[in-house]
Amino acid sequence: MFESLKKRLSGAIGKISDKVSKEEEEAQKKDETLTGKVTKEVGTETDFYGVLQKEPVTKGTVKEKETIKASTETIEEKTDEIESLQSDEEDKSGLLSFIRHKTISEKDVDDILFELEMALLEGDVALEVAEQIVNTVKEDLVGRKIKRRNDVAEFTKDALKNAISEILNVDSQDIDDLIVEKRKQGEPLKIMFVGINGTGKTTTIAKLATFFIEKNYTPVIAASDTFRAGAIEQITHHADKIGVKIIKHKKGADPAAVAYDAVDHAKAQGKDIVLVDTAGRMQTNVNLMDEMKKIKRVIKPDLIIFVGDALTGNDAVEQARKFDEAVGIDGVILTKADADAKGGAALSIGYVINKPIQFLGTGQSYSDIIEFHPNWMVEQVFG
Ligand SMILES: Nc1nc2c(ncn2[C@@H]2O[C@H](COP(=O)(O)OP(=O)(O)O)[C@@H](O)[C@H]2O)c(=O)[nH]1
Ligand SMILES: [Mg+2]
Repeated sequence: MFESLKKRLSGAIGKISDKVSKEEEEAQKKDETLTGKVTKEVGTETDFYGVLQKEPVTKGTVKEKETIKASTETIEEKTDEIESLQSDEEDKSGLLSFIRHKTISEKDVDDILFELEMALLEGDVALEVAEQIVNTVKEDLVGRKIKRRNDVAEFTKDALKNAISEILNVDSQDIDDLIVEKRKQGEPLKIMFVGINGTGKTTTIAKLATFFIEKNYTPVIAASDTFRAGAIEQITHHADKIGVKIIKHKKGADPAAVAYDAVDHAKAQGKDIVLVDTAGRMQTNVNLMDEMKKIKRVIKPDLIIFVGDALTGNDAVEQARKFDEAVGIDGVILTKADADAKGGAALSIGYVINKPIQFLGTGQSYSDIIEFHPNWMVEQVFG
């Protein structure tokens, strides 16, 4: 999952680190002339680093010692880390430390952040999300002081992690809490699933029914895809396999009526959750969108969940936007995450429509569904 996103981000971290560090090393090479001068002025047998050790001079007059002390102070601000760094493990491993503290400037990172933005866009991250990530990373990096070469990589990684966590953090309601709340009112939680054909709505409903059964809740399924040939048979097959009650009418029946009956059944039988399957439709199909609105009007679902195929990247984001405009969605399930290397939809969709991703579909069997948590995603990408 998300392999190429992972590669892209670690590549970007490497590039930013290399660029900023190399420029700084070059700038510091130029400064070696200055360092040489200081050592000369001190006029002792000790070298530059020796000066910085606690007792660099054992010979010479008091006056000479005072000169040395003064010179040491003048270069102190450039060298205040040297002592600790000399004993630092990193130095032994050959990583360079900077003699002075460099402050990262906008100019240092501008070009390379543009490259990061391009990399994100190529990975199907939505434009506004890529821009937001880059701006957050820039704000975080500019003005930071670097003391040693690998600071840049660490800071960049942290900045990216923070930027991505922020992007993913969309307020979300816990479904368990909702079920419990509804139970207290003697009502089932009604969830309606929308999305275009083939994204995985029906499979996801079967997976979620299994998920809820394992949590000791009792679901009922409404076969409200009365439009597509074979849809009722497909969902009946799943319901039978997992042992869940299904409410169905004939092909071509009113989907809202099917959903209504399922809610009725759940209320009468004291069931906890109604899962309403719907026919796939293009987000541009007005008639079918109207049908969605009708189901919504009739059963007043507590949650409308958009089901999108992660593999379709930006298309999934655009579909979610359209469904949100038409019926108002409360959350997202992204399917086929198991086959998704890019991670663009997973990164973008919640931010773009400001609705949380609730679950990820991770395969074709009933147990292949996981609850989505922003921290989990961050760990997948940076862990
Ligand atoms: N690899 C993988 N395939 C999935 C996943 N979810 C659904 N599918 C497959 O996607 C295809 C379409 O699923 P279906 O539930 O019929 O989509 P619907 O038209 O939206 O109801 C089926 O072949 C499913 O097995 C998933 O998370 N991972
Ligand atoms: Mg279906």
